[in-house]
Amino acid sequence: MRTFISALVALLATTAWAGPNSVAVFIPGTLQGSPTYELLDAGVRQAVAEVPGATVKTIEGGFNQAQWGEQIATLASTGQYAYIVTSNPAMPEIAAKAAQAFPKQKFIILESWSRNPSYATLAYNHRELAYLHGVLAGLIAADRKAPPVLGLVVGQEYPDMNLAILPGFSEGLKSVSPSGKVEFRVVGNWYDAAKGGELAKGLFSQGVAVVLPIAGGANQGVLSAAKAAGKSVLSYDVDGYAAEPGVVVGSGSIKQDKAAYELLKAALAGTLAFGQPKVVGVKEGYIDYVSGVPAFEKAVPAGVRAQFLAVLAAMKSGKLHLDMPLPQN
Ligand code: RBF
Repeated sequence: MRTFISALVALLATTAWAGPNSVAVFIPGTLQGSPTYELLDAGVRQAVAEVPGATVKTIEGGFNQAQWGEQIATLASTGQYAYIVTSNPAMPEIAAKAAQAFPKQKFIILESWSRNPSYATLAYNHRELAYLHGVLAGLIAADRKAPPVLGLVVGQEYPDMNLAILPGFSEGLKSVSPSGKVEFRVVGNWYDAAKGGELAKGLFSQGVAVVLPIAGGANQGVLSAAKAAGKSVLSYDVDGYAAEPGVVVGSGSIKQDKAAYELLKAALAGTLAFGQPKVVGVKEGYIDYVSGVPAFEKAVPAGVRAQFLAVLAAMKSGKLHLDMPLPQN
């Protein structure tokens, strides 16, 4: 009997056990330096904390993107996780092989849009958020009598960047300065702060007044360069005023924690729809601008704020809507 019990215990210990409430978070990069992934993790953890018996493990994939597909497949192959939660627009394609090999594995992929029945995806309307940044930065540049030229410093190029963020930023700028132009610079990775700083320094020396960095850990270099040059920076999707007080003059907010929380809560309740992607933006409450705070009021003149807030209000009411370009799959 004793040997039977110990054998059973040993067997249970080694058996892959996909509890219906076991969750893995796969961070495509690192938590450190990427607040958007910190929010993802926080939202998942909040949902898990509210469901008795649910468990969560967070795995950081690191910056070698060539390894992510394999890492995801390894996670799926253990059969230990009912849901693998991750985020970025490249993940649907990167996880596709694992989804095919392990058809029981369910994925929740934020910041993505896919009809794959193994996935629940949610895309944010980046065109709207980038437009808001373009409007604000364009108004600030005009107010300072700077040229109507804005900077966009990014980690790498990807479809959402090229089809939604860069065009949206430019459209926003042109709505207030029709002859405006966006200078686009690519760091080449999501961590090199020195390179980010160099690129920003080049832009500031050309007379650019405001730069929008979307470069993960490399954003830090852009902030330091702006501080040294007496210029300004926008924080794309997470309240970033405190990162460099006085230098950050505007901040967007993508409710990635809310989205992760809601989707996982629905999954754990058995009500989440898979294979039916959705897009959410300003009107739906998943994108906002952090405007009612002293840092914004101090950094931006009242007249500029009023003009900007009118555009934000029009987006919130649905009067101003920009379609998010989506992939075909
Ligand atoms: N954003 C980050 O802040 N840090 C990252 O490490 C990061 N890595 C990314 C890798 C890939 C392949 C792609 C497509 C995007 C990545 N992003 C990263 C961008 C992120 O998903 C999102 O678009 C931006 O944070 C803007 O919300």
